[in-house]
Amino acid sequence: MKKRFGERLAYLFKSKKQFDESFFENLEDLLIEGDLGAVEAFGISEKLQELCRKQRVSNVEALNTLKEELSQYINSYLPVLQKDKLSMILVLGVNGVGKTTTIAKLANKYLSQGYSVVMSAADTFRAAAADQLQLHADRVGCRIVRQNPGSDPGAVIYDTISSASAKKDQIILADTAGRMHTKDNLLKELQKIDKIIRKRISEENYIKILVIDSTTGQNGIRQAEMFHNAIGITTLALTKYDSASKGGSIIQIGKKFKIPISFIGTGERYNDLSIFNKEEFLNTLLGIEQDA
Ligand SMILES: Nc1nc2c(ncn2[C@@H]2O[C@H](COP(=O)(O)OP(=O)(O)O)[C@@H](O)[C@H]2O)c(=O)[nH]1
Ligand SMILES: [Mg+2]
Repeated sequence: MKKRFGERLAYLFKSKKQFDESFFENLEDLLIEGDLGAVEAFGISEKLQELCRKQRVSNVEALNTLKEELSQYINSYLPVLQKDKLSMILVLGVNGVGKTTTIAKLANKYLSQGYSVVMSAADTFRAAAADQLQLHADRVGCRIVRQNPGSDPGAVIYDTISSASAKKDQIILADTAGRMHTKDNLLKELQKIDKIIRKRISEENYIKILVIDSTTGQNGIRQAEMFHNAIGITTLALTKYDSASKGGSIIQIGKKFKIPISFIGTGERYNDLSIFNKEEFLNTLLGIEQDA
């Protein structure tokens, strides 16, 4: 199996003889491979070189410098959900990133915390999407509002808000389509949905989660730009961290768009969702050993 990014980075630091040119070249290559982007990779390498010119630097110090450098770009975010108000969690992202799975995980989490939750099947573009969400809803024991495939996603959202208000639910978890006929269609559709929600749910109870697949690398940055420009993203969820554990893309997204991170998906089971912990994330990313 290919070594994880963090392990390889840690190995680069451990196995180096000195902080020479070839070390920094390898570091830059590795950082780019870890989806940090060329500009960021060179910038970080530069900083470290400067430090090494000024003083004797140990591996630990070098890694910590790297960590501090990355740390300033990422922030964590935990949705605050009021028990006495209806919250809308709109889950966005391109096809296959893990939106529907993340909704099921979040439903499972919030149900276990005693919230009254309803799912909204607003991915009406793919015929099977509502059925897939329904399957998860049945498994975790969650109510779901759906309509026929091809119906207007805005109408599904509208219906869900009415239904949730009538039933005094606390959280709506809304699924959305990842692909329309064209990108413009998708973004227009999302803007329409966003408008419908903003009319009915106050800003502090409306959370827009963009799901980013940690295995897709640079594409994640373009996705964030596209969705963020269209409707403004509250927070990111990083999925499939079990298969990639690179996730450098969220550092770039954090730097460019200042979007904080809330959740990390680490597998396909309902329990495989962690609250984002910046310290832990950076230690894993950089292969820094953590206290047991
Ligand atoms: N290994 C792993 N697989 C995931 C994770 N999240 C989602 N998946 C898988 O990714 C695939 C696409 O997920 P889905 O929720 O249907 O994506 P959507 O198209 O965005 O709704 C499915 O096979 C999921 O089981 C994760 O955190 N880890
Ligand atoms: Mg889906």
